[in-house]
Amino acid sequence: MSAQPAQGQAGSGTEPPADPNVDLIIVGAGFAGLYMLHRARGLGLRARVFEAGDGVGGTWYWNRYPGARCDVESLEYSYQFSDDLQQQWHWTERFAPQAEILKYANHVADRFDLRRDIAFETRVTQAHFDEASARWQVRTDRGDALSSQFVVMATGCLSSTNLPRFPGLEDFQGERYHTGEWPHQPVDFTGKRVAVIGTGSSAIQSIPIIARQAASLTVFQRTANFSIPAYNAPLDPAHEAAIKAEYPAFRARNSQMMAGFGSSLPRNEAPALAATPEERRRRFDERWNRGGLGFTGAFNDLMISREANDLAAEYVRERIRAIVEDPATAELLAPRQVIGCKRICVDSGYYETFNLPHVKLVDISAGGIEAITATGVKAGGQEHPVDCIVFATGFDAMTGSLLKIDIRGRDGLALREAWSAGPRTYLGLNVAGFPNLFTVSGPGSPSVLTNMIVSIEQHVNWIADCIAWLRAGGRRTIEAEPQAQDAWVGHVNAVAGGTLFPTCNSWYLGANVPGKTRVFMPLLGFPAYVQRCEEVVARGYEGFRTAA
Ligand code: N01
Repeated sequence: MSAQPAQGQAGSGTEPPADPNVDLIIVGAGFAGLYMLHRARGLGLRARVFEAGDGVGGTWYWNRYPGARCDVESLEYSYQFSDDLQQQWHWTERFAPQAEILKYANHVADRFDLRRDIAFETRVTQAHFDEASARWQVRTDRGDALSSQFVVMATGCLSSTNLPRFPGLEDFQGERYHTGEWPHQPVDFTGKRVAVIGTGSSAIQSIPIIARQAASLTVFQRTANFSIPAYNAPLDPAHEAAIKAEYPAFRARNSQMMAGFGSSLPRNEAPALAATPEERRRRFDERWNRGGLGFTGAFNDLMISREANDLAAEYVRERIRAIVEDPATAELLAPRQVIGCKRICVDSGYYETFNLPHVKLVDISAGGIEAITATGVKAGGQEHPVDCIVFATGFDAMTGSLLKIDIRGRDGLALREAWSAGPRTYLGLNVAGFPNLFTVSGPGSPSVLTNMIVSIEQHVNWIADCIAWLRAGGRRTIEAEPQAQDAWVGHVNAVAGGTLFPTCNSWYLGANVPGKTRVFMPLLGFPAYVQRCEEVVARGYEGFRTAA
């Protein structure tokens, strides 16, 4: 859409690689790609990174929409591989804004001298496994043709934007934006009539800020979402000092949490259904007043019992009704699905925004968006004239970026074909039939249900250690056994099936993209997953086959 070159943060390594034969090709220079390159260098590998953007940062490079900030606290949403780095970097807010996270990614790239091995503004278009040489033949949209022993797909889980094919989309004469491909210069909505389509995290963060500028704001909502206040604030220096005084221990405690973060307020291991109404209220108030993603940790049965979940959902609905003055709007904003089934949003003044006289909510749950016209958005038989449309319509999550690349493994098998009935991996790290190709935070791993940076570091460490082990043992290739993969896919589904997660139309299931196969893609539970990865290694890479 309207992305323009970054100012002052562009990379420098766009020239083609001198040597087309490398040990490792890394696709993507977000947090996964940067750390993978750092580890690869430590192993003495000749590694090359390809990145579509003109700078590092991945999701934080692309998602520059107003209000974009992380929903995991900044002292946790950061690398831990370098103690000097985590001690010296200073975050300014409880929840870091996008610009600061991007600055951090750039700092890491400079501090570890990573740019010289990154080719920016270059997309990998093709990766084919050549059986004879047991190497990957990789091509880019700039005409590069390389050969590599290993490929790591550090392509991100939420990097392929979803822009539904609304009828008339191309007819619109005004400005249009997608939150996931935001221009690099701030967009000024002052005096404009703005439409926002979608009410997920990106919309919920941007709507209060757009409303401050716009002459009018019309929000088109297909499904209401649960949002908990962020209570974002400048980072308390005493809190920062306390964490930094014991950073490794703090990280270790977080690694034992289901989602790899949040040890300062762990889940209450008691069921809501056994609690008195007063106790329930106290626990929900405690979480609401603290703000952030920990709300569903108020009790241990909220994601397994519909009855317990209803109690939490009703608590939030009551909060929404207390904030939103117009009862009809409040009812529309009160979500009906299981709370936590779609990722909970974290906001700064979202519900309050609907009390402003120039902000209107349009319910499109029945008929959807009928059309985009030259001058506006048509829904419910009515045209809403606007000057700008913001598509906050999310991503083709977890598989979108991988399947855009023509990836072919043994016997020319296309990944698209291998995944025609939904993604299948072993440990979310490798796909049977695709030797030496690794996915960082791939489907079948905890990824999006965790603190992403923690999951990324765990995956990158596992992959780097695996490559070191292969080389030390004179092994050329490693790939998942089909039976191990089948068992793993069964395990991921069984874990999800024991919870309420698959009960609504979430992007975890691929339900937001028309035609996408519905499979619950991430695995619940970070600590058990890490333990399993370590057991696999301890048993000589159990479930993988290797060849010399
Ligand atoms: O995308 P979404 P997002 N017609 O898929 C609607 C992370 N993130 O970019 O719910 C009309 O959540 C869709 O409606 P429905 C975070 O993990 C993190 O907001 O499918 N509407 C929905 O309302 C998050 O979960 C942060 O019925 C259509 C919206 O568009 C993930 O990214 C910030 C439509 C899409 O919501 C994705 O968030 C931002 C159609 N055809 C994002 N198609 C933080 O760290 C879709 N929609 C805080």
